[in-house]
Amino acid sequence: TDLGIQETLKTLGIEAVNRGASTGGYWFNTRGAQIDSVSPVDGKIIASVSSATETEYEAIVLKAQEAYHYWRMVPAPKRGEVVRQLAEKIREKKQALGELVSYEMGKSLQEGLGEVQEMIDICDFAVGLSRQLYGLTMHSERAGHRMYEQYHPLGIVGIISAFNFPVAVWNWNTALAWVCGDVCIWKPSEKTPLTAIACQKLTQEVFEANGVPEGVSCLLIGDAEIGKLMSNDTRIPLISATGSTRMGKLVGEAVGKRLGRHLLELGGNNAVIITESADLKIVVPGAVFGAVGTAGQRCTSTRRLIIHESVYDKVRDAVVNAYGQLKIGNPLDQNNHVGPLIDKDAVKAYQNALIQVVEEGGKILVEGGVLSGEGYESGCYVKPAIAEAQNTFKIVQHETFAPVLYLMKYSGGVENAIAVQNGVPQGLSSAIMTNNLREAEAFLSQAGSDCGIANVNIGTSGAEIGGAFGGEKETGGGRESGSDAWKVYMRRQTNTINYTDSLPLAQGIKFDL
Ligand code: UN1
Repeated sequence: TDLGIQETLKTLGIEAVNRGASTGGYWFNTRGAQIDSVSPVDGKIIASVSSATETEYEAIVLKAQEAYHYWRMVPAPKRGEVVRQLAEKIREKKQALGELVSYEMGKSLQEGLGEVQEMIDICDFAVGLSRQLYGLTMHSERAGHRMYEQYHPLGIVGIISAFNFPVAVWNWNTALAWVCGDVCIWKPSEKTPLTAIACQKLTQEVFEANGVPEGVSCLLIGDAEIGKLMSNDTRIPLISATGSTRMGKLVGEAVGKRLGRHLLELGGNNAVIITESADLKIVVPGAVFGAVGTAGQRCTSTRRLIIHESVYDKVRDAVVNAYGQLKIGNPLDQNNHVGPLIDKDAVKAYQNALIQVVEEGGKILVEGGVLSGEGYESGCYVKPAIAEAQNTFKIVQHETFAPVLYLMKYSGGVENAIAVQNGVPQGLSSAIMTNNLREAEAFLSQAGSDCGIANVNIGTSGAEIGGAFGGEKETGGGRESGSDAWKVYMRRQTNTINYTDSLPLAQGIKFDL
């Protein structure tokens, strides 16, 4: 209800008109272009934001540099304690933040809450990590010498995030970066500025209560120009960017030119291989959730099903039948499975994909279309569609950020399916449905899936935060979130100490004076 949303906004500190740049306690009087946040749920303007300009950009970088000199000297476990309190604050506001994610971005409330849960989880992970930023010790080849390595903070981390995970991706980066001793500047998607403001305000409360200075958490809401400034700025040693491959190539090129570091999380073209021995009880919900969850707008969304010919008809019919049960509508209503796309441009891309797949010779199995009438006034609700297609079709090789699923058949051994699965420019997530150990192991072997994520009897989306998240090829090669992804947020230093009164040289070199 409208009243519900108003209360949610109030709980999160969102006003009718908001400022788009903040260093923490301080919010700039931004004078850039006004951005209206339009909800794809009902097409209404939720609130507006005045965007940041180069003036605020410059002020924020200076503030962040200053804050870094302080923050890097705070012991890592103390930094972890601040992140622990942030997790507590997020737990307190989970419902409201999940609702705003759902309303501003359009994913189902369950998925909005799930995204906020990922924030809590990564903060908890980071708290433990704050006592485990380990380096190795080595044995020196020289007598009376000791060798070890240590990890130091890097400096400013620039975060460019996408609309589809408007809050979790920010926190995957910030929770790690902050315990590592870095400070962060965030440019969120212009399509989801309000969730970004909510995150900044939550953080601000926790940081202020702990005496964390302004500049450790910075927010800059603006257009691609801000992203460009960040990418070219040698004062920002690491840029972490999530979004399209097109955007990632621009960022990667700019950062590469100055030999900076980047962490890129770009497009996926994720497939599920369904073999002869696959358990249909798992296949159907796994494939359908993967394809229509978040209305097909996850970088891990399932785009392709590669099905063995012997089970093709059965799997096709079961999946088509499941599509018939899908309820499309207001994502805040928990009875619905599928919410809207983010905006009308996304709807156009979806429509074009359906036209193109037919032009290239594909066959529509589940008809798509844009919904209209009561409850669909925003014009962003579409029907999840299925087409039979060839992997070589141009449209199949391309990531369309919408609920369009391509079915294809394979025959012979699993290696044939793996070749199809790998035969796209992207390399994020992949899955095999099988009860055959040989097939599963072949899929996971070095001759198997070429993706950053490879699952057995699980769909392609819904990765846990504990693993390193990211992919190969056009997906960009970055890894964030769990495992040792923290290392990219720090600089490594090798130290050798001589505790003798002589100076033996390495490699046995004699240099007598
Ligand atoms: C993304 O779509 O950018 O695996 C991230 C998943 C989520 C993260 C997706 N945990 O679907």
